[in-house]
Amino acid sequence: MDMEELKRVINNFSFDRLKNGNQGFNQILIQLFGLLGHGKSSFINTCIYVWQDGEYKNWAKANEGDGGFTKHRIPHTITSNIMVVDNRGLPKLDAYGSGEIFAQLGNLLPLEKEVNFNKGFGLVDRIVKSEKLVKTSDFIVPVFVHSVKHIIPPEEINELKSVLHTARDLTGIYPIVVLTHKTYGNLTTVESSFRDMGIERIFAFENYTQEDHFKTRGRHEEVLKFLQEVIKDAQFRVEHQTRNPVKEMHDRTQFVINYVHRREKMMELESLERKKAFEKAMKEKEIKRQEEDLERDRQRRREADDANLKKRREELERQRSAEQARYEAEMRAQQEANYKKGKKFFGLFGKKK
Ligand SMILES: Nc1nc2c(ncn2[C@@H]2O[C@H](COP(=O)(O)OP(=O)(O)OP(=O)(O)O)[C@@H](O)[C@H]2O)c(=O)[nH]1
Ligand SMILES: [Mg+2]
Repeated sequence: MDMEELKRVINNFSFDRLKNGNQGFNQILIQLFGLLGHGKSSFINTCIYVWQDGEYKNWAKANEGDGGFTKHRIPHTITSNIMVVDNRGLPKLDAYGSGEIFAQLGNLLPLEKEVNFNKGFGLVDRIVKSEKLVKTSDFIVPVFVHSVKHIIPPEEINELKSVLHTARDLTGIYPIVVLTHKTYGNLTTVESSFRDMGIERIFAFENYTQEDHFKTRGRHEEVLKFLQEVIKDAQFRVEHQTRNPVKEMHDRTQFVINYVHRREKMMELESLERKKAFEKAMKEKEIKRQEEDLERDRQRRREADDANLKKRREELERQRSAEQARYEAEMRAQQEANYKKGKKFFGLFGKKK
């Protein structure tokens, strides 16, 4: 299909034209999600730039705003039946982040409003408060945006895989992965990580940006192919399944609320485990400290005994030396006396002579 044909197919897409009618859907909502700064807003700019084929503008405020991050769920029009939503990016993937992703993906939080992340049950409150503001007639297509600058480390694979699979359970569609910064150099490595996670539809882009928006056929064509893929998905899901958007929205709400409850329970359990482990460690530390005190006492006693023994030995040695000296003095006195006696005796003897 050439570019003109692709454009025609995309432009003509409408749920009303599907085999079994719209089944309650009136537009496709391409839901972009992913980590902070991976190029979600730039991808929206790229899509609009290609679709309008006019001047480049920073429609989605890529790298702008408060701290440079997108904080509102802003929908952008591609055609009258296709919107792209720029969701708030996550600083990292963890149990909290994943809950926030699911709420945005499930379209359970209102569009155009700021998304404030919460811990605890705050997310459930926000979902309940938003119930009257969200539309059930949007057909959600999840799209995970990831920059190939970031090679996914092994310790993050499981969490990411679980988020992608849960996104499938939530929306009924396996997320399409959009890789940005295509020419950075890690494309094959990052692409194969996603393939290993079971992702089949991967598109790679060098986004059009403020600095580089020189139109290239390759980029233009890839964007149109991406939009065509999204349409094919929506078409297939609505033509081959009986759908009930109101019930689906209700199921998604239940799904995310259950997720938050399970997560809080798990967090509570983990915190209890941590507390127990801490108490055990403290107890062990105390026992070790007592043993060390005892050992130090024993050592002190041993040293005192040794010192005593040494002192007694030295005392004994001193007594022995004194005894020896006394004995030697006596011997010397004796000898002297004997000597004097002898001299006297010999003297007498001499005189007799
Ligand atoms: N070279 C190049 N730069 C890109 C690409 N995609 C995004 N950028 C740049 O990366 C920076 C972040 O892009 P954003 O589109 O703001 O990212 P984001 O995912 O919307 O970020 P948050 O809204 O903070 O979550 C910007 O400076 C973009 O110009 C790309 O494919 N190639
Ligand atoms: Mg953004």
